[in-house]
Amino acid sequence: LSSFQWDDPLRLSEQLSEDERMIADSARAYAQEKLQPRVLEAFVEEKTDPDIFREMGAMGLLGTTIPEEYGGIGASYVSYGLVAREVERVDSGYRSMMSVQSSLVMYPIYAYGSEAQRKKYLPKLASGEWIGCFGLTEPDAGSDPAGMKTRAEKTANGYKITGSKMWISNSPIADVFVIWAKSEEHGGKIRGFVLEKGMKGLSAPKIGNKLSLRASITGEIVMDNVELGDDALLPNVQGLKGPFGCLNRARYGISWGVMGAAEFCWHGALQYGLDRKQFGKPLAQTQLFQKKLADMQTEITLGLQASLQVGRLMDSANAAPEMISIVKRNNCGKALDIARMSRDMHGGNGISAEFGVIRHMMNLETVNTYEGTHDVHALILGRAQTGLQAFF
Ligand code: TGC
Ligand code: FAD
Repeated sequence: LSSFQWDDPLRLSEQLSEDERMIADSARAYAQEKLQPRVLEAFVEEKTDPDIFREMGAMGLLGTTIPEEYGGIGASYVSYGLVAREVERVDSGYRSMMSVQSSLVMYPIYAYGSEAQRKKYLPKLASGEWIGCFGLTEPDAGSDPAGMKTRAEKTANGYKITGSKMWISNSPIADVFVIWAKSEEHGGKIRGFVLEKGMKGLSAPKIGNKLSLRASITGEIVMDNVELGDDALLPNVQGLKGPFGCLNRARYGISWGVMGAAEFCWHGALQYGLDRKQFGKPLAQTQLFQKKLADMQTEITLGLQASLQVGRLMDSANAAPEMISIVKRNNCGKALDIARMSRDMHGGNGISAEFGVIRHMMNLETVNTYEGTHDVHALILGRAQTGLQAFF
């Protein structure tokens, strides 16, 4: 029998291609060298540094799956997941900035946009010169986006959009806004539009006082009769499957990302337990402490392996949305449990920003909620088993 590697028990790294390992290594080096040193201040001060988009762009971390001709690197979905894991090992907010840009802004422009839209937006989004945001949620339509009120009215040479979006990552600093609205011209069907900063009637006020995801700016999007040309419409999709097609990718990335945050909390708890002595011996030498470490190791190992399998199925175009619900839901829930456990294992120090675990714990509350709450994904999975709709 061969040896056991405690931090990679099922040998995930051996299941990756050379390219995937290289992308993961460079994402890890960037995240540890450039993001880790500034996260404490960013979180405590609730400050988002827009330069991070430029840095990520230069490293090829934005739109990794988008083909090279549009500024991406044409990498696999497994690579995208590995990047999310490395970035979220530092902070869920940084991963959020990256995944909104990649899956929720670049992907819809690539998949549903015209050639002119792809050429205009994708290279600048890939380099981080432009920052994007994705407006689906509204004050009265969260889990039920079909209930949105934002309307696009046809005009002589374009559209006029009115409505408001709530809880939108990146919106106060965004240059490009992918907005989902009910279009009168298309019988009230949901259509996607690309808006740009500076348009008359468009504003994006910041939502302050968040106690979670403080390194990633969040805002509203207010649209008061914003006039758009015909070329602002994403021509190649209609209905909720448009935004859901993007969410499939972002949710999948989150399933890897939260495992990175959980690994940080697990490794932190292990080190703390080895260093800290009580009752004359290291905490890590107690049975209760070791049981918690074993639970963390087990859940993270299983979660990563499951995300890898979903990624492989995405790369071979064989993934179903329900598979993504399983990994988004379970990995977020387990990561949140692990962060809470690690916080407890750090004792009083666990509440200090210096140790990072309470920051991850607070962040993961958001991640468990956005992109479909833990319970909404249960209902998606319940419907797939029973054939019965339990949403309403
Ligand atoms: P339903 O009747 O089930 O479906 C309506 C249409 O959509 C299609 N569809 C999908 N297509 C592709 N992928 C999926 N995952 C899809 N799910 C559904 C479906 O086939 C149908 O198409 P058609 O052609 O027949 O019309 O829709 P419903 O209204 O009953 O919805 C139910 C539910 C709960 C599943 C759905 O609304 C849901 O998932 N709610 C959660 C909302 C959500 O996830 N919001 C996320 C907002 S964005 C965000 O949080 C970004 S944070 C990012 C960050 O900062 O990192
Ligand atoms: P609600 O839908 O009101 O849900 C409240 C509670 O009710 C939850 O526990 C939910 O599980 C439960 N519930 C809802 N429906 C049912 C049901 N049928 N049966 C049983 N229980 C139910 N959105 C975007 O569009 N773009 C973004 O970039 C974005 N970024 C975000 C960033 C942050 C920091 C946060 C917090 C949110 C972000 N969101 C974004 C919004 C996010 O997707 C929503 O918050 C999420 O979908 C839940 O919607 P809601 O907040 O309206 O909660």
